[in-house]
Amino acid sequence: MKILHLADTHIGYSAYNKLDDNSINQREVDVFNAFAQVIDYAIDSKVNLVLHSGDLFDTVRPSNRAISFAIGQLLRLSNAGIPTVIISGNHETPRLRETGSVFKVFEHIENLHLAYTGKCQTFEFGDLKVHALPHCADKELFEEELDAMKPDKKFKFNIAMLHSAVSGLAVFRMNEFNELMATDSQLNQDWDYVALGHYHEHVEVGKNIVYAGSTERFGFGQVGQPKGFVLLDLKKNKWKFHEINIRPMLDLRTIDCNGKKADDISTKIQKSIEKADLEGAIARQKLQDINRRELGLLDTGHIRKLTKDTLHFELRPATLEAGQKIASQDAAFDSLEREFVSYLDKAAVENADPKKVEALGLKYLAGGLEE
Ligand SMILES: [Mn+2]
Repeated sequence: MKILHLADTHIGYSAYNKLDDNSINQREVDVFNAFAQVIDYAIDSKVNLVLHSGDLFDTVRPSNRAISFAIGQLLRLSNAGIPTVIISGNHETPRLRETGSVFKVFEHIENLHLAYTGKCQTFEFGDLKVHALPHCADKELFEEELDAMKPDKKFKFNIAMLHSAVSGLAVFRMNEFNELMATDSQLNQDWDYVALGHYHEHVEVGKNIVYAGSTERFGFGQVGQPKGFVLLDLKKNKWKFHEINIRPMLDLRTIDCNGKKADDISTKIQKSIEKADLEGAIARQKLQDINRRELGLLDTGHIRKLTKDTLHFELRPATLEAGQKIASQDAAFDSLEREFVSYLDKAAVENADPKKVEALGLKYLAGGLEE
């Protein structure tokens, strides 16, 4: 039995300003394409089952375009006779029950099995039982459901699906976002495979306990991470990660600007840009220890010309520290980080240390923690 495990497709995500030929945000289209590539693979290689471990959509209320795209792709699987199980993730689960789930519109698609009501549901496929635990709005409920999840010995194979953090994994150690967390002992049951979603980097956290990772990169924190899906052969007890082709995202080598004048820095930026293959790429140039005056004097118009073939290019002064004022003349080339810091400067932060809020916000924007 060949099983394809994917997760965190975030359909509906969009970013940056570039549009495609149909005037649709190019990153939104990229995310569509990544998903379609996985579906193509599933159909072409005739897998027996597809498992999606949550965050199919980027938001609780996806656009009509996102919903119709997703339906179209899921129907391709359905028409090919490939059963598919999807659990809801934190991105698409409404906090209020009254909001209702977008998953409800998929309920009548043949061969599609959905778990999105905050409870573990099981689905049987011959000698395999899939135990699918969606994201829960309530932490205690999630714990209860997770504790109750046990392999069913009447079946030859048992797979668990969940969308959560895992304790013990370095990136989740702080648990600062109060996210749902599964412990090693909860996961180390007699599962043949645990199909995880939530963490965007593909990683095996324990024997056959696997994050498929996201199918696209959603921030510079994911530079260098291959993206794709996992192909699992239950009988052979083996799985393999398959990389898909997505748009390059890169961090150019950091330029040390300490004591340097704007002209000199501009030349270095130009060389750095010319050396890299940036056509169609998403790229960032970090500027270490740049003097604020020199930053304001950089010829951003020229840099913009040099990078016109990129999908997105940003300069990132690495000296950005808490409380620093952002000069308004930089606005034309502002990164989200600078925008955020300047916003915080003006906004009143209540009941919290503004510096902590800023540090946390910048961490989120770096992409490493926003799953
Ligand atoms: Mn996610």
